[in-house]
Amino acid sequence: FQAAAPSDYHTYADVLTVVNQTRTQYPNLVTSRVIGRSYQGRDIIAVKVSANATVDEDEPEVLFTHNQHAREHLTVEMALYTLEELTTQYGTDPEITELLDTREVWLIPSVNPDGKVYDQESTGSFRSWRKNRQPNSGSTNVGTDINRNWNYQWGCCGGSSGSTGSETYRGPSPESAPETQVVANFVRGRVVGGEQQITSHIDFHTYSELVLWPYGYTYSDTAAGLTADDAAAFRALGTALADTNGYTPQQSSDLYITDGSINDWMWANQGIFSFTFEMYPRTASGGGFYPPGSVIDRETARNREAVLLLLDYADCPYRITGRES
Ligand code: 0X9
Ligand code: CA
Ligand code: ZN
Repeated sequence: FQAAAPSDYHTYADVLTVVNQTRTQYPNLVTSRVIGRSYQGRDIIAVKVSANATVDEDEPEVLFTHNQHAREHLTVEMALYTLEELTTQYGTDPEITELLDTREVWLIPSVNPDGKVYDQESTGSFRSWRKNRQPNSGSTNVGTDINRNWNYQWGCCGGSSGSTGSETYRGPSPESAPETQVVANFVRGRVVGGEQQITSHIDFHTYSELVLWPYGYTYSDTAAGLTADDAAAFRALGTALADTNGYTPQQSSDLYITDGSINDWMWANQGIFSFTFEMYPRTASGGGFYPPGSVIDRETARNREAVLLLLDYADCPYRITGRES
């Protein structure tokens, strides 16, 4: 493969520009708001896509989060692809029209803008950065792994590190990273009338071509808050998603144990059907975290059907196993 250059991928500033242009072009379909700021003060934005986007209608909501890990730039391209596909195809593609008439989609294109900028823009080359850019007191090591900083079974099980120099440093306490707190507060804010409006979620990562579901903290298929019915629905939906893109479906701990991950918190704390997608490539030989820009269109469009399938089941994810609620 041809190694990617930083200029092959949208920058954080590019993302804000694209979102603003899309809002201006489709004011009835797209709104965006700043949900909080990163450690270094960058805006973390959430983009809403739905018919009558300016109105909070009583429709099932679906969340897509991207770029918890700084160097996983293809995931930001995935957010821009979804935004473009949904907006340009609304009113043209009957499936997208129906889905946007009946669901509300939230995109958070970059959970970790400081990390992204550091990885992509601080020298002429990528620097393989993963964590955020928050200093650690008493150490020269920088950064917390945002995907080990969520407030469910945080640090419980050997699936994260207490050492500041580790790539999986969990931080001094759950939600110690401002980026985790901003996204968690946003999700808690979607509880309306005592009911979480978001039913379904994908957190995009790279790489390995996997569809993963909770729990990550234990090898057990069922555990506190995750019944056999829940596990069956996760497996069925995860397998159906993977059937659309050729990824490998598995419980996340089958990859390795993670604690304090976003999926476990989304499910256990908020009751959201939460998946991780590990995008292209399958192996390091495809370019690892930096596949060539020439694959971006193909590898983002590859997830079109999965995104639409999740939107379809968002009214009742258990429906996939024939359950009504
Ligand atoms: O380790 C991670 O955070 C993810 N892999 S990555 O190579 N992108 O860093 C996998 C997270 C999967 N774990 C859960 N979903 N719980
Ligand atoms: Ca709507
Ligand atoms: Zn990742």
